[in-house]
Amino acid sequence: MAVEVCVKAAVGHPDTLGDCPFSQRVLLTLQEKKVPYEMKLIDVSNKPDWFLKINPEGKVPVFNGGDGKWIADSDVIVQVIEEKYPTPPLVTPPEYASVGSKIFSTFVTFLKSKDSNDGSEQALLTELQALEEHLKAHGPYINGQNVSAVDLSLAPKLYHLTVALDHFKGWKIPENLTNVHAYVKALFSRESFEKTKAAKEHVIAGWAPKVNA
Ligand SMILES: N[C@@H](CCC(=O)N[C@@H](CS)C(=O)NCC(=O)O)C(=O)O
Repeated sequence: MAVEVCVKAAVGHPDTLGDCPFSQRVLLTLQEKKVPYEMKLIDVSNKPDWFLKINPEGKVPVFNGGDGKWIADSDVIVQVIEEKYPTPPLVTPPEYASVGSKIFSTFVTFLKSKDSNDGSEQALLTELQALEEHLKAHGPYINGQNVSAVDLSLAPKLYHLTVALDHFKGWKIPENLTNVHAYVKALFSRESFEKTKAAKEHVIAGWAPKVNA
């Protein structure tokens, strides 16, 4: 049986790859390891019964390694993929595994913020500055010369950050964070990323209801 992965369809476009960073993380991992897979697009606003049967929690991504056993949660899924397909190894050493881990939550808080003095921009800048320092010392990727799991988790989140903050706030990552800029460029230009990214308009449509809430 084929490797299968259920991922989010674009909002309002059930036949187009959508904007879930956790889904893209799994697709990136499969692409980097050159594992062939079948992708099933899930309209999360109208989840099919067969999907809720394999994953009652109803979240994407869900992965089946070919044995018919469905596994949820991108953290668990990428570990299972690593064990089943160890080449090329994508394991991030534990001391680097949480680099950048607060970027997504601080980005979301800033994106939703309607008060420019609430410190949310500064909180994001602090996390980006920490990433800058790490990359300056250890880059170009978080674990050095080769891409690893932590980069594949962060890349889709940085994509959402750049697309959504530019669109909704006209905000860009500061120019002086040169290592972060080079990192983002390197990640976004990987073939695996090009093949698995959602279109910008779908990323924007995905965030719009949250920004305007
Ligand atoms: N911790 C989960 C998060 C997955 C998640 O939040 N997926 C969202 C889409 S990005 C989802 O399925 N939302 C639909 C819903 O909750 O009904 C993971 O890493 O896989």
